[in-house]
Amino acid sequence: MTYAMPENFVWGAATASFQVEGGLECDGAGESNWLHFCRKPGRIKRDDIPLVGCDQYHRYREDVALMKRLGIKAYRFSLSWARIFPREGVVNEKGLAYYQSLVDALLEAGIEPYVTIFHWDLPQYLEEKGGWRTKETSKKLGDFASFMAKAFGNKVKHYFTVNEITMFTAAGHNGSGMAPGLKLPLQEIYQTIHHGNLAHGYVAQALRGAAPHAEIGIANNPGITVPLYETEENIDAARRATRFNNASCHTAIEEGRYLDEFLEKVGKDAPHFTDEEMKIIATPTDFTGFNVYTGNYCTADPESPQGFKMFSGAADHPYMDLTWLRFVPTAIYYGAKFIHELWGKSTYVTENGCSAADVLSQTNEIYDSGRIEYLRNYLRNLQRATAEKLPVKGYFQWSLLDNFEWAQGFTPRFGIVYVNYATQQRIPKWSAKYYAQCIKNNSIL
Ligand code: GBH
Repeated sequence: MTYAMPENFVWGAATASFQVEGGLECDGAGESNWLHFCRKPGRIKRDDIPLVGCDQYHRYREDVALMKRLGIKAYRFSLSWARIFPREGVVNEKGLAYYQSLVDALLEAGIEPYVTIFHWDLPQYLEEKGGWRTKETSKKLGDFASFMAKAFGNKVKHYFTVNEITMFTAAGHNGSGMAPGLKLPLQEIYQTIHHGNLAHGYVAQALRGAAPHAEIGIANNPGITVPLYETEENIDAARRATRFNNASCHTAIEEGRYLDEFLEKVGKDAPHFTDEEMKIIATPTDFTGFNVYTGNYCTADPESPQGFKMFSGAADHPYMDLTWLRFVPTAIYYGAKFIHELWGKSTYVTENGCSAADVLSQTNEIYDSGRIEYLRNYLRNLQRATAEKLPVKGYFQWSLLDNFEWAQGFTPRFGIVYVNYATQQRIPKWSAKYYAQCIKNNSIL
């Protein structure tokens, strides 16, 4: 079949605890730094607050059944640390039981659970003790991962350590509007990224110890640079740009060191670190998960010191429904290619998708042709990677449901399934039908 995918390709869908669960004040859940942040007026668009959200906390059975109907083979979800440990060192049995029931429901439906240990929602009591400004938090996340892996036992065979390090570190501390909403000097910002890198390492070590049967890897968002057009020189430049531009985070995790060029460039603002910490950061993992929504372009430029010239995109470049969602479908192919070529890793696409200005038709349908075109183009580029025998293990659509899009609140709709927040009704969009058909055919339609 044209655009066929490999046998046993993992077709998944992804969400995150804070974005879909709701039930944030139920059954003894503790407060997270994100909930604390949402309670401050003016931080979130329209002051939206996901106390109920998609209410997956109460409706997970329905959502699992929905995934089953769509033919989805794997569900990536994350853990609310504050739900499980509402106070430091105190387990909330009901919170823990929720995740165990979710895992059981998935397994019963023949859907493989892929657990993200940390997707941004930090217990507020840890935020108050310094959050990502201290490496104590990194170590504590490792302990939490170990506790959870033991609780899940053999039922969970796939773990993602942390999601998008620079988003809960830099973007929460440089005035970009993510929790905790601080604006710190540059050195301290790099230091939070270092602590995020270290958290990944501690979690990887903990999972190795507590779940030796499981495969593990990060779900990060390395910025992918693609060649503006494919010549050997431009491809080579894009590979080097991808390595260099991620030097503070992703490259450091893969290589166990901060590149000299990076340390020189940032000078006195560089993170403080020890050799021992760099070893922990580089704990070997089984794969690299990357979230990919967009990309940057480059061309080779022998005149410039780095040998390449970057462009983000022209003013009239096609965008999806958010200002940063530039349509760059080759980024998924080059992500899989460069991660493999630079660091020898197999990959999962841990997130890909787009928001759209979805409207319900008179017949209660959502003809999201823009999202279908977006997915088709990215997926065909992913198929190109697998056809070239790049080791791509799976793909997680972001997102199963419309959900709470962080500082943008409920306004952007990223789901392939529409959520009516007033009634909690779920309506699969046409993109869900498209995705289900791709899964069924194991090829990109
Ligand atoms: C991922 O983050 C997250 O993992 C997921 O939770 C989220 O819902 C999903 O993607 C969709 O956004 O406005 O130009 O200053 C993506 C991280 C953070 C990338 C905000 C774009 C905006 C940059 N995004 N960022 S800009």
